[in-house]
Amino acid sequence: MKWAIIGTWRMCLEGIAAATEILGLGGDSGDAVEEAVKAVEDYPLYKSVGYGGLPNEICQVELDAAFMDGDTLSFGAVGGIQDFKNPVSIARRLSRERFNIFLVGSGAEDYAHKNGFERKNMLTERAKKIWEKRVREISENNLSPYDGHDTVGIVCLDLKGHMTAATSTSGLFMKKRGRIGDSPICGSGLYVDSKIGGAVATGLGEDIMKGCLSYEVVRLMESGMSPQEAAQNAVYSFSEKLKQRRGKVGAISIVCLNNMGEWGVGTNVEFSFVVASQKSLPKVFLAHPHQDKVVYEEASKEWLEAYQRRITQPV
Ligand code: SD4
Repeated sequence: MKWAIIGTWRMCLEGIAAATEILGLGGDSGDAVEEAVKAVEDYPLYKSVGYGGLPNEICQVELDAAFMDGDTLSFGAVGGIQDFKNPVSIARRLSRERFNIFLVGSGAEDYAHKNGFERKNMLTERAKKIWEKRVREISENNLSPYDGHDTVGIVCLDLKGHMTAATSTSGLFMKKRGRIGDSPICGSGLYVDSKIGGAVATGLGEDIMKGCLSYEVVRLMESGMSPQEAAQNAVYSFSEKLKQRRGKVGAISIVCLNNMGEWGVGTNVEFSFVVASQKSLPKVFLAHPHQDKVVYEEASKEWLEAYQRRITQPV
């Protein structure tokens, strides 16, 4: 048995690096995935997850997160939670409950408080400035408010063959108060079964949840597809279906990992992701849709430097 881990977007690189330390020492995939997601939640310059995440239309940071255990199929999630430091840890704790495993809003906050989770004002000055700027742009240019959204989603396999998956996001920038996307929804934003594999999604939650896409990818792997075939097929065929039925489809990207440590990526937009395994240090890849295939390559030094400049540039 070998360990492996895969996550959505460049932003999970440092978290995945921390997780590899746990996995390399024979640690548990639940601990590794939680550490990886927490690192993204804690970093103030990632503006779509945790601290520094962009607020909703009334400038409140409402966060969604989920955790799933692929051995027991235990699942826990929070939706629209405010003022707690690590939503993923609350979701993991909920996954150990028999009942009431998905809590939203003030109910989730009460649970987190009673169970000793750390409170934190998750709105940074920088996120507030971006919000104010966007409000001005929307009213001046009559723009659609809904853009700027990236979820961290990670699937992990440890040396004992235990698989887990977790997600965390501030959801769509400027979302309506109370709006919840696919990320905390079992089967949509994430799904994992240690006997098969796991998948996590990012993109427009309103579309991803219409296809229960993470579950679909795991189902396709179970039917015999390789992770790459499963992720690619699920994203392409569902994007096609939505185009035919609704005339349009939002951004959808999925990464997956099977229980042998093989991975795959499906996307209908340009998308970055990170992979590490016993055989390979954490690496950032870029994927692009290309006709009926997804092509990907390792991110160049120039791309990585431009990314760093972009996330640190003044608002
Ligand atoms: C949501 N799927 O709330 C999330 C946002 C996201 O890339 O992943 N965007 O809809």
